[in-house]
Amino acid sequence: MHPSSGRTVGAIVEEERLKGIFRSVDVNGDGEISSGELQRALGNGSFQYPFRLDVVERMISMFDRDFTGTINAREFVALWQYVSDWEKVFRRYDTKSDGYIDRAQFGTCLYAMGYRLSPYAVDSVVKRHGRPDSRGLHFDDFLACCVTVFTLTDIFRVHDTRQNGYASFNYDDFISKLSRAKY
Ligand SMILES: [Ca+2]
Ligand SMILES: [Ca+2]
Repeated sequence: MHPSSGRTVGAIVEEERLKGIFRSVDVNGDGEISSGELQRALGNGSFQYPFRLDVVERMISMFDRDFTGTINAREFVALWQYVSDWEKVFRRYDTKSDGYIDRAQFGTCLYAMGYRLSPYAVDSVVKRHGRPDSRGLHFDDFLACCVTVFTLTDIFRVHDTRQNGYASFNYDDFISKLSRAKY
């Protein structure tokens, strides 16, 4: 490595590692990862969680910068990093290490990240986007809920000009922004 390139050895090793993962996920070797390939990789590769197809598709649409509907090697680095980071958060709150977190733990997690929502609001998100079973939220459910909260919060914050938790929307803005949002 040339010293002026600004990349550490650690960064290069990490990039090579991710390239290796990309090649193993891209089963048909066409240089693009489809939703099916990604779902299999998340489900039985590094993460070992069954992944809902709708959550996989949301991940793809978040990171598909060139709008191909699939994930290329460059897009993959950001996607994999994102999912890995959230898995670390998930594990921290999965106190029983059984692959589930309950609603209260999810509420605590949001609160710790600065999202001050009532139990009712948390419950609404969990019911609609989490699809919990009797044991709680799986990692994919958790990811879906987090993305929803962040996306809607971002929309709200643009209009919450005083940052006091109140925003005024006009009707047209409200409908168009929520319709376009990926949540
Ligand atoms: Ca492929
Ligand atoms: Ca793409």
